[in-house]
Amino acid sequence: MSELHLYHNDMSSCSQKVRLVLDEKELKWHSHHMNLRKGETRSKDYIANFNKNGVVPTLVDGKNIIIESTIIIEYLEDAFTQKSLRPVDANSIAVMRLWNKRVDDSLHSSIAIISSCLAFRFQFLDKYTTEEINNLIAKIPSEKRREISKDTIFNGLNSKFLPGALNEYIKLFDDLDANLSKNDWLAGDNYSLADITYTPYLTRFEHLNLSIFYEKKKFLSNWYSKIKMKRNYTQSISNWNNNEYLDLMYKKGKEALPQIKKIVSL
Ligand SMILES: N[C@@H](CCC(=O)N[C@@H](CS)C(=O)NCC(=O)O)C(=O)O
Repeated sequence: MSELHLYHNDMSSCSQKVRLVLDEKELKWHSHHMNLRKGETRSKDYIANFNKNGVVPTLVDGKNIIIESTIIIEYLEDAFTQKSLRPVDANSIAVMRLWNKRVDDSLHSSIAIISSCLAFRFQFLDKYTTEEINNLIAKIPSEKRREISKDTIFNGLNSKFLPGALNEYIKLFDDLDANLSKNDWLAGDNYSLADITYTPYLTRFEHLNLSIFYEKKKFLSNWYSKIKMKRNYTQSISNWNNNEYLDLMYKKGKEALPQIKKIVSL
């Protein structure tokens, strides 16, 4: 059997998602940690040989190079059948995939917007000159991501992208709560790739001191408590937490909260 190598980042939500699956399946893997603030995923070599989008995660399994976290977790599910994380009936599989598609369609982009506007922008503004930041942004392969990155870093809470992103999460938390009032887990009776996919997003809201968005939603809060008690949460998220990020997110999230409440009328 070939060895698994994961190119990832400690605090990246898509990386957390893949690590949760690796741990749940008790797979051994080699870590290649990438520093996102130094633009390590935007190097010519990484883009040409590992991930054309210039992002983490990338999974290398022998000669197979797999990108896109949703595809990676499905790949792991197909390649390593122990402790299945996919429901068995066709309808529940469709439900699981629909939840995961929503993340890929826009929720992931929205969390990047929220995180950058509130906190991550300071990791650039405090360390680099405007010219250095623009040079880093210029290396992003996608034009849309370059536009979002520029606007969120330089405009922060006034970014034109922020209200839409926050409102999307308000709607999401309503939908998750309604779903979890009927089922123990997102795709039915069993913990699946859908529960794993959403775990990092709840975690990011918590880290940004924005738990006010979901904590009064009884079913969603119970689900998140259950999720956090699992071994894979400790192994794949808590044990990788970076205190520098946590401190910044908590502090900046707290400072931003009054304006966030105004933006979304919370
Ligand atoms: N759709 C991709 C999104 C990957 C992504 O956005 N990764 C972020 C971290 S969560 C990243 O590597 N950002 C680094 C950068 O933009 O330089 C996936 O699911 O794998």
